[in-house]
Amino acid sequence: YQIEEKDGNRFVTVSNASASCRISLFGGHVLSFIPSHDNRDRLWVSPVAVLNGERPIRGGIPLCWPWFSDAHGKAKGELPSHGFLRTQMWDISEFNCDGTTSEMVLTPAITKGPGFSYECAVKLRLKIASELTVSLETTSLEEQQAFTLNCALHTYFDVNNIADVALEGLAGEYKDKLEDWAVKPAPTPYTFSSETDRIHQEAPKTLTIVANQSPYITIGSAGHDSIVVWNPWQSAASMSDMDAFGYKQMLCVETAVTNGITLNPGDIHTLTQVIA
Ligand code: TA6
Repeated sequence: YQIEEKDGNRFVTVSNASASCRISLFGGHVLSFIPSHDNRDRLWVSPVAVLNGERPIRGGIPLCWPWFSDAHGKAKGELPSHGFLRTQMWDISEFNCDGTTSEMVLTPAITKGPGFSYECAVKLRLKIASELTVSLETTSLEEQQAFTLNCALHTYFDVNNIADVALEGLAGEYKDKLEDWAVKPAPTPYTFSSETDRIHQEAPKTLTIVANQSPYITIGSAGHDSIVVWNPWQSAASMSDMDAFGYKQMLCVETAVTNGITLNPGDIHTLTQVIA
């Protein structure tokens, strides 16, 4: 792999015969995944994203941990949205490549912060091959007490044109953040024409982003209890790190734990997303 230093951040590029992948060490944050067979980036990063570590990166795969959105019971803004892993520097602790598959393990500088003070170890495991496997692994190092956390792989997919897209694989109900968490049935077909911010309380193993009736991106998930679907639509105009048109090209489909997973001493939880 290669490392490039820029604006106080470090960027890692991993290339092998199957794919290439770019990672920001600020956030332990995957920025792009390009399989060689079609040379198409599966991930979207805002053209006006801030990459110098001043704020979370808009795009790619933000890591939400140890809470999703605002921490339970806390007022908005009291603790950082989506936790504190996505705003700290990570290190590369392991790397292996056999020419077609690269495996990298990243570790965050700290795993404790305001709102979370349990002893634990966190690793981000990346397997870069013709598909990208991203696993966020939490190990409890507590000796006596259990603790509960939420987490998400908040992936921004590059869908090229949201008007052409349907999401396949979600069939149950969702909670609508835009309507005070009203519970509604998943639309069929699942297409997009306005702001969308939903937590689906189901854990399908496979989802497909279909574009113009053809499979465009497949998303495998494990270790989750929910799927979050988000597109800010025109409200993105008020976000300093999105331009007026970015919403047309992206769709967040997030593999998430939003109902809390409890880790007893020694337990390991792994949240995985597989992108192809
Ligand atoms: O995953 C959906 C969501 O929680 C939305 O409610 C929206 O705020 C989005 O994430 C982005 O959050 P961020 O803190 O990255 O601006």
